[in-house]
Amino acid sequence: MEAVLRLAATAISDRLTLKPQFLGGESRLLPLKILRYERLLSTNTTAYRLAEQSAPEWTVVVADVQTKGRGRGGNKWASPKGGLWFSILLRPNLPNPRLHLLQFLAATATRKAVENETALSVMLKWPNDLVLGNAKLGGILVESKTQGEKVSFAILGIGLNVNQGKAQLPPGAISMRLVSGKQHELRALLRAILDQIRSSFDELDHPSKIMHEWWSNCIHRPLKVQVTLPEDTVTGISRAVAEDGSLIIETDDHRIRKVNEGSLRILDD
Ligand code: BT5
Repeated sequence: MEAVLRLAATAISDRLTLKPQFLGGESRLLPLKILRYERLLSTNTTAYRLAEQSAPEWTVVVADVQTKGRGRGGNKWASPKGGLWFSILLRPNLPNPRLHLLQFLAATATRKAVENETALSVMLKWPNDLVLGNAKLGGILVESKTQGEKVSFAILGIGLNVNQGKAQLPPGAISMRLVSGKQHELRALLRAILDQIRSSFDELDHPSKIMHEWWSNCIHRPLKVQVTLPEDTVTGISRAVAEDGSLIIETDDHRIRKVNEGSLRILDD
Protein backbone atom coordinates (compact mmCIF):
# COMPACT_ATOMS: atom_id res chain seq x y z
CA MET A 1 0.00 0.00 0.00
CA GLU A 2 2.70 2.46 1.02
CA ALA A 3 4.66 1.64 -2.10
CA VAL A 4 1.62 2.29 -4.20
CA LEU A 5 0.97 5.63 -2.55
CA ARG A 6 4.56 6.68 -3.11
CA LEU A 7 4.10 6.35 -6.89
CA ALA A 8 3.94 9.87 -8.25
CA ALA A 9 0.44 10.89 -9.15
CA THR A 10 -0.07 13.21 -12.07
CA ALA A 11 -2.44 16.07 -11.44
CA ILE A 12 -4.13 16.19 -14.83
CA SER A 13 -6.22 19.18 -13.96
CA ASP A 14 -7.01 21.36 -11.00
CA ARG A 15 -10.01 22.95 -12.57
CA LEU A 16 -11.59 20.55 -14.97
CA THR A 17 -15.23 21.32 -14.52
CA LEU A 18 -16.45 24.34 -16.33
CA LYS A 19 -19.79 24.77 -14.64
CA PRO A 20 -19.80 27.37 -11.88
CA GLN A 21 -21.23 26.15 -8.61
CA PHE A 22 -23.03 28.21 -6.03
CA LEU A 23 -21.43 28.18 -2.64
CA GLY A 24 -22.54 30.38 0.24
CA GLY A 25 -24.40 32.66 -2.15
CA GLU A 26 -21.29 33.35 -4.19
CA SER A 27 -20.90 31.84 -7.60
CA ARG A 28 -17.47 30.29 -7.85
CA LEU A 29 -15.73 27.30 -9.25
CA LEU A 30 -15.04 24.59 -6.72
CA PRO A 31 -11.63 23.22 -7.53
CA LEU A 32 -11.56 19.69 -8.78
CA LYS A 33 -8.28 17.90 -8.28
CA ILE A 34 -7.69 14.83 -10.38
CA LEU A 35 -4.88 12.47 -9.40
CA ARG A 36 -4.05 9.90 -12.01
CA TYR A 37 -2.06 6.78 -11.17
CA GLU A 38 -0.84 4.07 -13.51
CA ARG A 39 -1.53 1.31 -11.01
CA LEU A 40 -3.20 1.16 -7.62
CA LEU A 41 -4.62 -1.52 -5.40
CA SER A 42 -7.97 0.28 -5.47
CA THR A 43 -8.84 3.91 -6.17
CA ASN A 44 -11.34 3.70 -3.28
CA THR A 45 -8.56 2.72 -0.88
CA THR A 46 -6.31 5.58 -2.01
CA ALA A 47 -9.15 8.12 -1.91
CA TYR A 48 -10.12 6.91 1.57
CA ARG A 49 -6.55 7.33 2.75
CA LEU A 50 -6.41 10.84 1.27
CA ALA A 51 -9.70 11.74 2.97
CA GLU A 52 -8.28 10.69 6.32
CA GLN A 53 -5.32 12.95 5.59
CA SER A 54 -7.77 15.86 5.15
CA ALA A 55 -7.64 16.05 1.35
CA PRO A 56 -10.30 18.39 0.04
CA GLU A 57 -13.68 17.39 -1.25
CA TRP A 58 -13.79 16.70 -5.01
CA THR A 59 -10.38 15.11 -5.04
CA VAL A 60 -10.63 12.44 -7.74
CA VAL A 61 -8.37 9.40 -7.89
CA VAL A 62 -8.09 7.60 -11.24
CA ALA A 63 -6.03 4.51 -12.03
CA ASP A 64 -5.26 2.87 -15.37
CA VAL A 65 -5.14 -0.49 -13.60
CA GLN A 66 -6.37 -1.66 -10.19
CA THR A 67 -4.76 -4.76 -8.81
CA LYS A 68 -7.29 -5.19 -5.99
CA GLY A 69 -10.39 -3.48 -7.32
CA ARG A 70 -13.38 -4.37 -5.20
CA GLY A 71 -17.14 -4.47 -5.28
CA ARG A 72 -19.67 -4.91 -2.50
CA GLY A 73 -19.11 -7.27 0.38
CA GLY A 74 -15.62 -8.32 -0.63
CA ASN A 75 -16.50 -9.05 -4.28
CA LYS A 76 -13.59 -8.70 -6.66
CA TRP A 77 -13.71 -6.09 -9.40
CA ALA A 78 -11.69 -6.90 -12.53
CA SER A 79 -9.86 -3.71 -13.47
CA PRO A 80 -7.40 -4.19 -16.33
CA LYS A 81 -6.15 -1.44 -18.66
CA GLY A 82 -8.86 -0.12 -20.94
CA GLY A 83 -11.52 0.54 -18.31
CA LEU A 84 -12.30 3.68 -16.36
CA TRP A 85 -11.68 3.20 -12.64
CA PHE A 86 -12.01 6.20 -10.37
CA SER A 87 -13.15 7.45 -6.97
CA ILE A 88 -14.39 10.84 -5.85
CA LEU A 89 -13.84 12.12 -2.33
CA LEU A 90 -16.99 13.86 -1.11
CA ARG A 91 -17.98 15.51 2.12
CA PRO A 92 -21.72 15.74 1.64
CA ASN A 93 -23.92 17.29 4.26
CA LEU A 94 -25.91 14.09 4.72
CA PRO A 95 -27.25 12.18 7.69
CA ASN A 96 -26.12 8.53 7.61
CA PRO A 97 -29.50 7.10 6.58
CA ARG A 98 -29.37 9.15 3.38
CA LEU A 99 -25.95 8.01 2.24
CA HIS A 100 -27.44 5.58 -0.30
CA LEU A 101 -28.67 8.58 -2.32
CA LEU A 102 -25.13 9.19 -3.54
CA GLN A 103 -25.04 5.86 -5.27
CA PHE A 104 -28.37 6.36 -7.02
CA LEU A 105 -27.51 9.92 -8.03
CA ALA A 106 -24.15 8.77 -9.40
CA ALA A 107 -25.73 5.93 -11.37
CA THR A 108 -28.12 8.31 -13.11
CA ALA A 109 -25.40 10.87 -13.76
CA THR A 110 -23.05 8.22 -15.18
CA ARG A 111 -25.81 6.78 -17.36
CA LYS A 112 -26.58 10.21 -18.83
CA ALA A 113 -22.94 11.11 -19.37
CA VAL A 114 -22.18 7.82 -21.15
CA GLU A 115 -25.26 8.20 -23.30
CA ASN A 116 -24.32 11.78 -24.26
CA GLU A 117 -20.72 10.86 -25.03
CA THR A 118 -21.24 7.57 -26.84
CA ALA A 119 -24.94 7.33 -27.81
CA LEU A 120 -25.01 3.95 -26.06
CA SER A 121 -28.18 3.29 -24.14
CA VAL A 122 -27.20 2.39 -20.58
CA MET A 123 -29.77 1.09 -18.11
CA LEU A 124 -29.68 0.65 -14.35
CA LYS A 125 -30.08 -2.48 -12.28
CA TRP A 126 -30.69 -2.54 -8.55
CA PRO A 127 -28.85 -1.78 -6.49
CA ASN A 128 -25.62 -0.50 -8.08
CA ASP A 129 -25.20 -1.77 -11.63
CA LEU A 130 -24.95 -0.08 -15.00
CA VAL A 131 -26.00 -2.41 -17.79
CA LEU A 132 -25.73 -2.44 -21.55
CA GLY A 133 -28.01 -4.89 -23.33
CA ASN A 134 -28.36 -7.31 -20.46
CA ALA A 135 -24.71 -7.46 -19.46
CA LYS A 136 -22.88 -5.55 -16.75
CA LEU A 137 -21.11 -2.45 -18.03
CA GLY A 138 -20.14 -1.02 -14.67
CA GLY A 139 -20.76 -0.69 -11.00
CA ILE A 140 -20.70 1.78 -8.15
CA LEU A 141 -19.25 1.34 -4.70
CA VAL A 142 -19.80 3.97 -2.00
CA GLU A 143 -17.72 3.68 1.15
CA SER A 144 -17.83 6.16 3.98
CA LYS A 145 -16.72 7.27 7.39
CA THR A 146 -19.34 8.54 9.78
CA GLN A 147 -19.17 10.88 12.73
CA GLY A 148 -22.13 10.56 15.05
CA GLU A 149 -25.28 10.84 12.96
CA LYS A 150 -23.51 12.37 9.98
CA VAL A 151 -21.38 11.32 7.07
CA SER A 152 -17.88 12.64 7.67
CA PHE A 153 -16.74 11.74 4.16
CA ALA A 154 -17.83 9.42 1.39
CA ILE A 155 -15.81 7.78 -1.33
CA LEU A 156 -17.82 7.35 -4.49
CA GLY A 157 -16.12 4.68 -6.60
CA ILE A 158 -17.18 4.11 -10.19
CA GLY A 159 -15.94 1.40 -12.53
CA LEU A 160 -16.83 1.22 -16.22
CA ASN A 161 -15.74 -1.25 -18.88
CA VAL A 162 -14.77 0.92 -21.80
CA ASN A 163 -12.22 -0.45 -24.27
CA GLN A 164 -11.55 -3.97 -23.00
CA GLY A 165 -11.90 -6.91 -25.36
CA LYS A 166 -13.92 -10.00 -24.48
CA ALA A 167 -10.93 -11.83 -23.05
CA GLN A 168 -10.41 -9.12 -20.42
CA LEU A 169 -13.96 -9.21 -19.13
CA PRO A 170 -15.43 -11.55 -16.54
CA PRO A 171 -18.50 -13.63 -17.48
CA GLY A 172 -21.66 -11.55 -17.74
CA ALA A 173 -19.75 -8.33 -18.41
CA ILE A 174 -19.65 -6.11 -21.49
CA SER A 175 -17.56 -3.12 -22.55
CA MET A 176 -18.57 -0.05 -24.56
CA ARG A 177 -16.16 -0.98 -27.35
CA LEU A 178 -17.70 -4.43 -27.76
CA VAL A 179 -21.07 -2.81 -28.48
CA SER A 180 -20.08 0.34 -30.36
CA GLY A 181 -17.16 -1.18 -32.26
CA LYS A 182 -15.22 1.97 -31.40
CA GLN A 183 -12.39 2.92 -29.09
CA HIS A 184 -13.61 5.50 -26.57
CA GLU A 185 -11.58 8.25 -24.97
CA LEU A 186 -11.32 7.63 -21.24
CA ARG A 187 -10.50 11.21 -20.37
CA ALA A 188 -13.51 12.62 -22.21
CA LEU A 189 -15.76 10.11 -20.49
CA LEU A 190 -14.34 10.96 -17.08
CA ARG A 191 -14.84 14.67 -17.71
CA ALA A 192 -18.45 14.13 -18.82
CA ILE A 193 -19.27 11.97 -15.79
CA LEU A 194 -17.70 14.40 -13.31
CA ASP A 195 -19.55 17.30 -14.89
CA GLN A 196 -22.84 15.44 -14.73
CA ILE A 197 -22.33 14.44 -11.09
CA ARG A 198 -21.42 17.98 -10.11
CA SER A 199 -24.34 19.54 -11.88
CA SER A 200 -26.84 17.15 -10.28
CA PHE A 201 -25.28 17.22 -6.82
CA ASP A 202 -27.86 19.60 -5.33
CA GLU A 203 -30.47 16.89 -5.89
CA LEU A 204 -29.20 15.24 -2.72
CA ASP A 205 -31.74 17.49 -1.02
CA HIS A 206 -34.52 15.85 -3.05
CA PRO A 207 -34.48 12.11 -2.44
CA SER A 208 -37.74 11.39 -4.25
CA LYS A 209 -36.43 13.06 -7.41
CA ILE A 210 -33.23 10.98 -7.32
CA MET A 211 -35.11 7.73 -6.79
CA HIS A 212 -37.76 8.56 -9.36
CA GLU A 213 -35.16 9.30 -12.03
CA TRP A 214 -33.25 6.15 -11.20
CA TRP A 215 -36.40 4.02 -11.42
CA SER A 216 -37.36 5.55 -14.81
CA ASN A 217 -34.20 4.00 -16.26
CA CYS A 218 -34.30 0.73 -14.39
CA ILE A 219 -34.01 -2.35 -16.63
CA HIS A 220 -36.28 -4.54 -14.46
CA ARG A 221 -39.20 -2.12 -14.22
CA PRO A 222 -41.44 -4.06 -13.63
CA LEU A 223 -40.06 -7.52 -14.37
CA LYS A 224 -39.82 -10.74 -12.47
CA VAL A 225 -36.65 -10.84 -10.41
CA GLN A 226 -34.92 -12.92 -7.81
CA VAL A 227 -32.97 -11.24 -5.04
CA THR A 228 -30.54 -13.36 -3.09
CA LEU A 229 -30.10 -12.11 0.47
CA PRO A 230 -27.61 -13.48 2.98
CA GLU A 231 -30.21 -15.82 4.48
CA ASP A 232 -33.16 -15.69 2.13
CA THR A 233 -34.25 -15.47 -1.50
CA VAL A 234 -37.10 -13.27 -2.63
CA THR A 235 -38.79 -13.84 -5.98
CA GLY A 236 -41.45 -11.63 -7.53
CA ILE A 237 -42.17 -8.58 -9.66
CA SER A 238 -39.98 -5.58 -8.89
CA ARG A 239 -42.50 -2.78 -8.43
CA ALA A 240 -40.59 0.27 -7.21
CA VAL A 241 -37.61 1.63 -5.35
CA ALA A 242 -38.33 3.30 -2.03
CA GLU A 243 -36.80 6.57 -0.92
CA ASP A 244 -34.49 4.65 1.42
CA GLY A 245 -33.02 2.81 -1.59
CA SER A 246 -34.70 -0.52 -0.98
CA LEU A 247 -36.42 -2.49 -3.74
CA ILE A 248 -40.10 -3.27 -3.43
CA ILE A 249 -41.05 -6.71 -4.70
CA GLU A 250 -44.52 -8.17 -5.12
CA THR A 251 -44.12 -11.87 -4.46
CA ASP A 252 -46.04 -14.62 -6.28
CA ASP A 253 -48.52 -14.80 -3.39
CA HIS A 254 -49.10 -11.01 -3.74
CA ARG A 255 -47.27 -10.01 -0.62
CA ILE A 256 -45.06 -6.91 -0.67
CA ARG A 257 -41.45 -7.42 0.37
CA LYS A 258 -38.92 -4.64 0.81
CA VAL A 259 -35.30 -5.68 0.35
CA ASN A 260 -32.37 -3.44 1.13
CA GLU A 261 -29.43 -5.62 0.17
CA GLY A 262 -28.59 -8.60 -1.99
CA SER A 263 -27.87 -9.59 -5.59
CA LEU A 264 -30.58 -9.32 -8.19
CA ARG A 265 -31.16 -11.61 -11.14
CA ILE A 266 -33.77 -10.84 -13.78
CA LEU A 267 -35.97 -13.87 -14.46
CA ASP A 268 -38.04 -12.47 -17.36
CA ASP A 269 -36.53 -11.79 -20.77
C1 BT5 B 1 -19.91 -3.38 -8.00
O1 BT5 B 1 -19.84 -4.35 -7.04
O2 BT5 B 1 -20.53 -3.46 -9.02
C2 BT5 B 1 -19.10 -2.14 -7.67
C3 BT5 B 1 -17.86 -2.03 -8.50
C4 BT5 B 1 -17.12 -0.75 -8.21
C5 BT5 B 1 -15.80 -0.71 -8.90
C6 BT5 B 1 -15.12 0.63 -8.71
S1 BT5 B 1 -13.74 0.83 -9.75
C7 BT5 B 1 -13.24 2.22 -8.89
C8 BT5 B 1 -13.49 1.93 -7.43
N1 BT5 B 1 -12.37 1.24 -6.83
C9 BT5 B 1 -12.70 0.00 -6.42
O3 BT5 B 1 -11.92 -0.81 -5.87
N2 BT5 B 1 -14.00 -0.22 -6.67
C10 BT5 B 1 -14.63 0.92 -7.30
P1 BT5 B 1 -20.76 -5.65 -6.97
O4 BT5 B 1 -22.20 -5.25 -7.13
O5 BT5 B 1 -20.39 -6.32 -5.71
O6 BT5 B 1 -20.37 -6.49 -8.23
C11 BT5 B 1 -19.19 -7.25 -8.25
C12 BT5 B 1 -19.39 -8.41 -9.22
O7 BT5 B 1 -19.38 -7.92 -10.57
C13 BT5 B 1 -18.26 -9.43 -9.15
O8 BT5 B 1 -18.54 -10.39 -8.15
C14 BT5 B 1 -18.26 -10.03 -10.54
O9 BT5 B 1 -19.28 -10.99 -10.66
C15 BT5 B 1 -18.68 -8.85 -11.41
N3 BT5 B 1 -17.53 -8.13 -11.98
C16 BT5 B 1 -16.25 -8.06 -11.53
N4 BT5 B 1 -15.53 -7.25 -12.32
C17 BT5 B 1 -16.36 -6.78 -13.28
C18 BT5 B 1 -16.20 -5.92 -14.38
N5 BT5 B 1 -15.04 -5.31 -14.67
N6 BT5 B 1 -17.28 -5.69 -15.14
C19 BT5 B 1 -18.47 -6.26 -14.91
N7 BT5 B 1 -18.68 -7.10 -13.89
C20 BT5 B 1 -17.64 -7.36 -13.08
